[in-house]
Amino acid sequence: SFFTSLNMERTYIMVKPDGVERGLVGEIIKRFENRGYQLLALQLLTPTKEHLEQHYADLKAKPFFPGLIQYMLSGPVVGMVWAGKDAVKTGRKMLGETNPLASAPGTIRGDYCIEVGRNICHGSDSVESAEKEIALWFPQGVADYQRNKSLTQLI
Ligand code: RTP
Repeated sequence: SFFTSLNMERTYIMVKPDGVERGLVGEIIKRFENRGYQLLALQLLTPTKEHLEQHYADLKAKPFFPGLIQYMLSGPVVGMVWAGKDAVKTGRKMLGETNPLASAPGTIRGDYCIEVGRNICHGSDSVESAEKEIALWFPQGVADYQRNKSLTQLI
């Protein structure tokens, strides 16, 4: 595809309800901007239960699934698409480990939280799931950055 031919990747990063409530949206955006990733799409929305169940479909059998859905329904989230080299893996590194206590200081979770059930952010775990999640959360599609000069200059 066009993206992979340029060694470009897209990832879906979401600030969860606790991150929004705590005013950490700007901090999270700042880190991705500072690192050199490009923001392609951004939305504040209160997701439906059905939408979240689709997003977390792989976790349906987990004992924490109902609590996870309840947590994610507790307020609005901020969903974003970020693009750039190795965006999926590097994005996950920037977020830290799923369990904040295992996250290194300097990562988002390592700097801002201590509870796995309140870990403030989500990041796609593979290129494949990133594309699925982008299609799920942005069904209207995201900007065609093939035409975006500033990005092609970065490459
Ligand atoms: P995310 O999808 O939110 O980025 O998280 P992840 O890949 O790092 O972790 P995953 O295993 O997919 O779990 C998704 C979210 O479920 C919550 N969780 N709670 N109580 C628990 O033991 C537990 N385990 C996971 C977390 O909010 C986690 O981010």
